[in-house]
Amino acid sequence: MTIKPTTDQTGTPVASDAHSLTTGADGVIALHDRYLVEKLAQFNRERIPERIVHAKGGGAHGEFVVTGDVSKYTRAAVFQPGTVTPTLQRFSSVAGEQGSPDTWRDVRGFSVKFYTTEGNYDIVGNNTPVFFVRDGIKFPDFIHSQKRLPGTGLRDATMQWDFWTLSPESAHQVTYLMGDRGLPRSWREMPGFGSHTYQWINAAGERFWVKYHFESNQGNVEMDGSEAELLAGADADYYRRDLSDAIAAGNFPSWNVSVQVMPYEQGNTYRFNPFDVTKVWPHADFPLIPVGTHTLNRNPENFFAEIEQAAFSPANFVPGIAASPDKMLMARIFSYPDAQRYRVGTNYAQLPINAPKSPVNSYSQDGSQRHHFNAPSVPNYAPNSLGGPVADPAAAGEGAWEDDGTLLRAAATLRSEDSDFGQAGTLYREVYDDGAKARLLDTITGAISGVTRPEVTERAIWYWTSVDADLGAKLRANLAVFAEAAAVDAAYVAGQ
Ligand code: HDE
Repeated sequence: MTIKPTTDQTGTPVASDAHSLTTGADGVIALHDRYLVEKLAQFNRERIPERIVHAKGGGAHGEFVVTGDVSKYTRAAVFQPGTVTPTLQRFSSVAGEQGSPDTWRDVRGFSVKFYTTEGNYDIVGNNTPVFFVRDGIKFPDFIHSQKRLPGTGLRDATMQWDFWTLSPESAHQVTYLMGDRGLPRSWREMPGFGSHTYQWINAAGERFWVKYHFESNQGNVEMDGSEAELLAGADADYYRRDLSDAIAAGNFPSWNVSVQVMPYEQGNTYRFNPFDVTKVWPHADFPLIPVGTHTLNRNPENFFAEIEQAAFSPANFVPGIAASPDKMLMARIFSYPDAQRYRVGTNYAQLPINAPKSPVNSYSQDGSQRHHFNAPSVPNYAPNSLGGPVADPAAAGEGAWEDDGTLLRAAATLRSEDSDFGQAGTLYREVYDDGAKARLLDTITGAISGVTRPEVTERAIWYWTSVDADLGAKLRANLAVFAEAAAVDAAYVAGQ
């Protein structure tokens, strides 16, 4: 194997990686030792801001193969029968910082970037089909309450449950989070969801509402709480290692991708708000329609370049796919590109990992780290008479919807079956078996026993009683036992 000469960042061979340039072997360091300066300065700038949420994660490259036929619902090239599209996927946890343990209880991010022939399409969802709040204006507050106290920098159960119990729309997602879904055995063994409702537009311009489902072909396997705690100390990167080892061994994880489809008109008449991201659509009303298979088959060559700098965004739509009047989705469409301009840089979309594999004919120019640019013959303004690119609404295939146009701030209009606790109760009573119910009760008892303000504890009991009366009663009884034991301990300690 030929050993290459070490160079500096400009490609110039260097004399030593062991000795700084000094006046005599024991002398002072020369400031003009540009290689020493470059190494130290470059080292200081190796980190970019971590994601403010979903900071800890991992991912891999893959491909998406369309095996079904949904062409009557969407013209999007990526979903046409037989199409094969290269992809990048990233999994993540929500609240933990970059060095946090993979196996802390949390919702998991499930982001897929499709490098389609019509530009990049991203589905940026979670391993749960719903979310904690339904208006993005509450998102920073929600995240603040799940992270760290401003004074001590510590995480705090009282803050968490104060927010959740004052935002009862969170009940469905918290029932997922505190249930088995909050601790998958690996990223390979969990489902994924687009969570939001999106719009599909077919070649005839007809519109439909859809929800995405990724069902793991490895099954949904959960991790035991005590094993998760052990691994949090023994191997903080457990999930990241599991995915990397599986792919390295040729054991490629895959997911069956399906959609639920709602006729456009039903968006206005359905019995609850179908654009409310705290709700799922009953499969009895909207069965899963198979679309294809997504397989992960190649590990990143460089974690920072391909995963840390990857920019997944719900703003990345392609012709035939569009947003919906989901307040959370619409807020995310601003936030992700904004976060990525801040975190990665103005021209983050030009980095190889984020660059589309289809042509870019854009009038945007300059900005730091600009790498690709138009030929001098292409004008940098539109309209122009010099043959520059021209916008084409037919090619863009954008979606649309009607609303009443009144500008106001208000909660979403309640429909006959809109409620904050209904679907949470259904999840608990009809989906969780007895074992899952018992584990949920254990988890919420442990979590709420950490609350230090009695009025928040009482509200938390109301919250879970609203999910299910029997669950609430058991929680109250458990917490009373916890409180008694704590009083005995305190008396014992005081008596020492
Ligand atoms: Fe995120 N979210 N989010 N989020 N989110 C980010 O984007 C945000 C929401 C999700 O692997 C950030 O580039 C707002 C729902 C995933 O790179 C940030 C709102 C869902 C990832 C951001 C939400 C998610 C992020 C952090 C409320 C599931 C990781 C850095 C309107 C459906 C993507 C970044 C990756 C990342 C904002 C709510 C999932 C800060 C404002 C709902 C999987 O822009």
